[in-house]
Amino acid sequence: MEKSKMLLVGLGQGAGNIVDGLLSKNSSYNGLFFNSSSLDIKPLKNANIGKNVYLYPGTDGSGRDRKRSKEMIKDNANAIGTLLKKYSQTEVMVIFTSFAGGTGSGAIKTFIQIATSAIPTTKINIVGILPSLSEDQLAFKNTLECWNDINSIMDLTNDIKFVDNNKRNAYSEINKEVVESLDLAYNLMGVHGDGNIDKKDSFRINTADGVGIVLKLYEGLKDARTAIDFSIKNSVFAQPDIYDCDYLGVNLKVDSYDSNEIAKCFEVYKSTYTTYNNSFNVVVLGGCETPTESIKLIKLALDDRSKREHSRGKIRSVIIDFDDDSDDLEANETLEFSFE
Ligand SMILES: Nc1nc2c(ncn2[C@@H]2O[C@H](COP(=O)(O)OP(=O)(O)OP(=O)(O)O)[C@@H](O)[C@H]2O)c(=O)[nH]1
Ligand SMILES: [Mg+2]
Repeated sequence: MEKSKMLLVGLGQGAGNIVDGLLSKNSSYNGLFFNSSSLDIKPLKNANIGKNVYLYPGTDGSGRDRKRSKEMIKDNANAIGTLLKKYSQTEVMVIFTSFAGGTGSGAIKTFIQIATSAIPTTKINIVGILPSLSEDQLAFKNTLECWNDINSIMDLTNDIKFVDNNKRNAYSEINKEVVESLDLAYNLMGVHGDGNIDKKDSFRINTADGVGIVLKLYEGLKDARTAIDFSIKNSVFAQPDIYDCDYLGVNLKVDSYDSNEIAKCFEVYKSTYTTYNNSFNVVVLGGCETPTESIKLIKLALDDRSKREHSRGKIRSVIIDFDDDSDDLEANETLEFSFE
């Protein structure tokens, strides 16, 4: 993929953190940060107001309110479209959002509609952050609504990756892994006597319609199958039930794993591309099925929380009776006021 023709868009805070990490890793990417709160933007190293930040004017966050976010992006649609048209050379726009918050989650559907009309030729990839199952009811509700929004415009999108916040304890650990994996996937190209992956091949793999999976393989494991299994278990991305895909890209360190053994781990419907390098092992799958299990778990968690809330019977007023029969006049007294 040609990095100068990629536009990484962060909608909201969590998304902005990951885009910021990618820009720190490689300054050739183009990046844009959209937010309703300047506080979310402040800590980012690569966000410069006046250069690559769009703050909705006169707003101060959405308060995790997707409806409010939808109103905000609609009010700003023309200005956002005009801004995106300045990036008309974009071949792949990667739109990052968390599902569980307000600003990004509520905006993504409208943002994609604006983006495809501003730059009709661009591929639209999504990187969506799913909440951990220890988050609250509103996080789950926002996530399911965001899921349905994206599914209602699936035909406008290409590759989608789901980050699973259950996979590590801290956001910083998740973000670091996501940044490393995405940068490896976008850098899949390689030239070697036994096989090349060029920019066009990498583009095809990374923008195939469906879910994309990146597997970083650790060195020194027994064999290719073991390395793949270990990587799947460790991955910060939500995983599908089966590993059927349209395209498979394999870039291996010379003399590490056997590329044929790797290819045997997957059912590939269109093409497999293989190349070699001197430092890392990465496998990228394009066009996989959607990891429905992850979203079903979030629905179950929401149902469970709602059920517990309904059976809670919250008590606020508790008046204590005294044993000695003495009338506690003050506690039982009802005063009535009337105002003219
Ligand atoms: N992996 C990861 N997840 C994050 C991070 N920050 C927030 N999240 C996730 O995103 C959710 C909150 O969404 P934010 O991105 O903060 O929300 P927002 O889009 O800024 O919207 P507001 O609610 O208006 O602030 C949390 O519930 C987490 O699931 C981060 O840095 N990394
Ligand atoms: Mg925010």
